[in-house]
Amino acid sequence: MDFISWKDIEFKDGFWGLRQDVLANATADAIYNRFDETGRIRAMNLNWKEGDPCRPHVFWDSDVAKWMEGTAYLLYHRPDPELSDKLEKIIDAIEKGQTEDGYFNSAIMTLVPEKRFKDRTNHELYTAGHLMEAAVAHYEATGQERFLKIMEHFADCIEKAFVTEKTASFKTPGHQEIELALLRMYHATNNPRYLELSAHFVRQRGLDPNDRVFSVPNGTPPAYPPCDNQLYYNDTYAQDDAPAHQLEKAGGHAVRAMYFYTAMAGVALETHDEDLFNACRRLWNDSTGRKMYVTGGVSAERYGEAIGTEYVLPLELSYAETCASVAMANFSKAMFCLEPDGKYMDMIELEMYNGALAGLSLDGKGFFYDNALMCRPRVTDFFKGIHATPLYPPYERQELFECSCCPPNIYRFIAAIGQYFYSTDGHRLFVHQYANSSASVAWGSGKITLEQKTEYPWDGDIAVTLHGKQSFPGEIALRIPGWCSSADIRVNHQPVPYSMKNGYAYICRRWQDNDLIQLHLAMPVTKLFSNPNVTETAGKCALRRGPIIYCLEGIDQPEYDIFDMCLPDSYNDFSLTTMTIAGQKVTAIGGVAMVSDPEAFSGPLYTTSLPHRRPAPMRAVPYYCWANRGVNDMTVWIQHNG
Ligand code: FUB
Ligand code: ZN
Repeated sequence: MDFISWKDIEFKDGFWGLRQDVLANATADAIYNRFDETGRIRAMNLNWKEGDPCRPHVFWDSDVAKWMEGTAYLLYHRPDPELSDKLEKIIDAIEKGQTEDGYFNSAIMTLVPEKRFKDRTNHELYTAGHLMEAAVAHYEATGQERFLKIMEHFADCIEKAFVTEKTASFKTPGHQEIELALLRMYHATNNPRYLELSAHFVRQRGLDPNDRVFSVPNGTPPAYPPCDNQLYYNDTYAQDDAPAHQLEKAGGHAVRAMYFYTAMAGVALETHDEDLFNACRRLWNDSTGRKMYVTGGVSAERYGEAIGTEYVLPLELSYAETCASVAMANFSKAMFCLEPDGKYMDMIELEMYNGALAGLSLDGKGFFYDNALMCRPRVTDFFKGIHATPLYPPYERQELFECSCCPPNIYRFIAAIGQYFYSTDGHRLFVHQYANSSASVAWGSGKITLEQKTEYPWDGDIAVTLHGKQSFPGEIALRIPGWCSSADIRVNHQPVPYSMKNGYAYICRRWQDNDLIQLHLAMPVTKLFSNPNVTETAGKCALRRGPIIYCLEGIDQPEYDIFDMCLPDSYNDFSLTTMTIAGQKVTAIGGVAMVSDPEAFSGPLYTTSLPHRRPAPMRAVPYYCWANRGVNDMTVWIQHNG
């Protein structure tokens, strides 16, 4: 299965074109400037001195690297010499600072060079992985090998320390990421040693008890191996509790887990490891089938930033880290390569329009690290101190976090969103995602161009025009999303025969230049209900239209309390309106909810009779758009049946 590269698909306008314009016009600078002000960019020059402000941190390089990766993607379709100069200057710094034997980590080199690969909690392999991903992106975008070579040298250094000479004091990364990055290095260079090193880290994890530095047996941090970081959790925290092949349940720190599972799936594919593939299947099914928010949010447990327990999905204290949603999209892509099933692409779509996308404000300058599913600003103070790290208000996106992993992650995700749209498998061409776009696809013996014209995700009509030199036989597989119960497919305005399998409609024929595929996906507003095990959402429903999950915001119903609003079971008479939020057009859902009489609010705290209820207008907006109009109540789950 070959996915079409992010660079072979262009979004000039439409939903993703607009978002990529915002990245280019606002986000690229917003992230860079915050990273510059806080010393992250300067730290790459390795000239921080004791007494200077902005002491380097062990994982700052990863923040900068994700910015570099996103910028490399962005510059390909939206050239900007000034931005490109900033990117190249950071590569200069890394080139200059890299040790002769290939190592680079700005904090370790500046503060404690003697600690190189001595403390598993120090994130060195995590930052290395992100730098490698940035180098691959830079190479793909520019064709220049400079940065890639620097990172090949680093990969060789890591191979020596962990495999050939075994000088490192631990066996596997304290935070996964290098495994999936090495797979990308392997694909970019064709050097099988990077695949072997990736597979080594995947297979070694969970085997050596000495690597379990996050354990707290009887509440005492382990004396050996020495670990001077403040974060102790348990064996599950960093997926150390069992070897990869034996992992039964998704658990532990969500971003670590998702990065690891992505690499496991990649290694399973490359090495034809059926057992590893089965483990990935279990982990994907567990994380999406029992531990996921309706928005695609992956992590529910604040302590340890963890995936959490099955069916425990708190709404107001949800964790749902933006990075984990981005990572879930990549895990799903890796799973699709193992088994072409539309459920994986449905999951990517869920993250694209909801769980991950909510991490970025519409103006492109503000970010959520954790993503709430319900927010009552008036009671936020009540929860202060519950988060293990400083609590940021859940109702207001920030420009920067002390631990600022999420902003550059959502940035690189949107900049390379084209990578999720098409893939080919021999004579078969998969169309996974829908958006206004133009793509150039190597298929069969030649190249074709695919033009998509659509108002998706606001409208379910999609027109795909094929352009190719001659007629070409083959099968086009169109994803019919899991949320869609009625689809209509035509070619050149005529109904065509197709077969349905695992979420795809397969059309087999001899295709001609200018052939037009017309897909109509019915998009009624639907109510979603949760499994009764999820007590937080009992008696509630969420609204979905097409791929978009909706929410209620206080600003749209100023006369009512959104937490009091209740949709009767029989009510399904929703309407659609176009509205503008922060200058962007979105489709809102209108309806009628039942609300308590005003007297009930000023009445006694408890009474023996239910408050009298009356109908009131209700408006729901896309979840990803929330918190763009000031401080505001918000809920995804709406009372139902009252
Ligand atoms: O530890 C590095 C990153 O910071 C993780 O991936 C995030 O969850 C946050 O803890
Ligand atoms: Zn993050």
